[in-house]
Amino acid sequence: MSNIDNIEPPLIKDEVGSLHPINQVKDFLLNMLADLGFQEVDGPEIESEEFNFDMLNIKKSHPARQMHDTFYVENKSHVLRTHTSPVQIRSMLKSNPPFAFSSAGKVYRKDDDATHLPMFHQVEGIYVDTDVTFANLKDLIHQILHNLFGKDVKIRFRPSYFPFTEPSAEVDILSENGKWLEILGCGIVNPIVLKNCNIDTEKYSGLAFGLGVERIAMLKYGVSDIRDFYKSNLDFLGQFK
Ligand code: 2NL
Repeated sequence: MSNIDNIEPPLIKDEVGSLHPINQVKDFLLNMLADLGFQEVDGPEIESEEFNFDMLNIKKSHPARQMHDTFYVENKSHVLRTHTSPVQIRSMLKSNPPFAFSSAGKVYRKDDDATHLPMFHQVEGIYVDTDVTFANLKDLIHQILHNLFGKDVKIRFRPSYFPFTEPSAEVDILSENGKWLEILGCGIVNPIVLKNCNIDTEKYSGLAFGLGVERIAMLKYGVSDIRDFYKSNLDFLGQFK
């Protein structure tokens, strides 16, 4: 017998990495929306004020446009996008209805505490067709929330306001401890926004919604401090394999 039979390779701890929990939740949402017929679209993170605000009916006087809420770059004509809606504006300008687009990615706002970060991830959807109604929106939101939290989840629509939808609603789910938690915002696309995208508002209407990925991940995994997702602590991140 030769000595070589006794040689063993050194032990290597073969830990396998995994997707970051925020990307896991983002991909789950995008796959679900793809199954519902939404086509994923992409766009720049540095946006003109025109696409980030004006096209979405966000007026010059709107508080979100102020220097202390938005990161301005390149001599104030451009911003770090504050939502993924400008991606959908760009896609709508290049398409004719009917269409359904989803967009997802990093967005930036001047926020920083246990539940808000200066960078977070958003997933949005928009669907434009003949005769799209609030009933279609309610049905779609129910489908999305059933996929996320199970068929028994209790859902509540609350009237709200966004410049780019009219009417607008925020949607809450009932948590185990009996509290209503805000989970997403949605509405019927404001005809002003459709007109900005050269869409005939006599013929077409649309629905849209947006949700914060970190917020969904915090609820799904019971994480109370959003900053934990971005500390690169492998003991924390390893829990989500
Ligand atoms: C929220 C609310 C929302 C939209 C996003 C949208 C996009 C276009 C036109 C109209 Cl291009 N609407 N998106 C609509 C309602 C709510 O997000 O709280 N997100 C975290």
